[in-house]
Amino acid sequence: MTTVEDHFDATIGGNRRIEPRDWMPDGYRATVIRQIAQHAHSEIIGMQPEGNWITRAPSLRRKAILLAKVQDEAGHGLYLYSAAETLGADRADLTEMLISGRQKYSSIFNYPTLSYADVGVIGWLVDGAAICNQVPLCRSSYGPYARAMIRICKEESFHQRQGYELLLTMMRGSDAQRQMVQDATNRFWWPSLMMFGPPDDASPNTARSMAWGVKRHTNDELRQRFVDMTVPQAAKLGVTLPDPELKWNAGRGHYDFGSIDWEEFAAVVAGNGPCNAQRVAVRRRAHAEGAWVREAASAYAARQAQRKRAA
Ligand code: BYC
Repeated sequence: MTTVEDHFDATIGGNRRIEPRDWMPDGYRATVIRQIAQHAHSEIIGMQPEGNWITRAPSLRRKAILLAKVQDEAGHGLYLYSAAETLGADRADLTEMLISGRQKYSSIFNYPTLSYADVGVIGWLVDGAAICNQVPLCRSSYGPYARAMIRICKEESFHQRQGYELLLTMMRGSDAQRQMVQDATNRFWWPSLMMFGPPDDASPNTARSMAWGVKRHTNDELRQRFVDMTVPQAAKLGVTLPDPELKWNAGRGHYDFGSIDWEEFAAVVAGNGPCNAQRVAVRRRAHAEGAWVREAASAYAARQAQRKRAA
């Protein structure tokens, strides 16, 4: 007799998708909720560093582009919360876990954005790293997550290109503009490499998540892929990546790179990065200020349901 466990194992083994109504082990459900929630929180918190520059964009065109990008990120967050809800998670609980610090969001968004070049570098490096990490997630074993990732990746690719185009424009400008791009690259390079998570030998979740097909590559594999992809882009742009050990290794067929400061990563993930307190405080305030909207929406829904019953 085929059990639900057999069905789950055969689905994962056959590289097919687990759907919301399928039986799944509690650990699988918890892992997918954890990853999707962390991802959704990252999109929502990720609106802040760039949103910081909307009112100071250098032209109407740049302002319209940045507004649209930040709105896309809100959309990705909402998509992902919906995907988590298909597993029985409650969006209000997830938000509570974010603002109380019980669930994580990406370390990268705890760094400040000090000049307009940061908008370009975030598009180039941060969205670039996000794409590297997320394209394989379009084949993740959990159906609603994998399908959400398809649209998200298309939009992230567009974001990456807008960032690169902004940087190309600045690099064709004045010495001061070129210096801004270099400075932003210096500040965001190492934190971008940290986005991929701890090294494989220190990643508690990777082996289990790969066996379940939730993740398709290890953190170090994706980090290497990102470095290999980015080095030629930096050369074309005319910026120097701030790593004297970065060099092509013909034997490996990859770029070697210097060591990442994992103590800094641990501090940022533990809440002690340059902007952690500010990011969470802003999110907490926005949540409190939105209370009346949530109350009005639930009152409206209750009223509609009452009318339907009465009809
Ligand atoms: N920051 O065992 P590990 C974006 C946590 S892009 C903070 O390797 P896993 C965007 C990890 O959660 C960014 N925490 O975990 C881009 C775990 O903690 P818990 C979001 C991190 O899950 C542009 C612990 O460290 N992308 O949104 O196997 C504009 C041990 O790690 C980080 C995603 O979320 C980090 N960098 O692998 C706007 C993509 N790295 O939960 C927005 C989906 C690790 O055990 N997520 N941790 O307490 C993933 O692919 C995986 O969850 C990760 C981590 C590769 C991030």
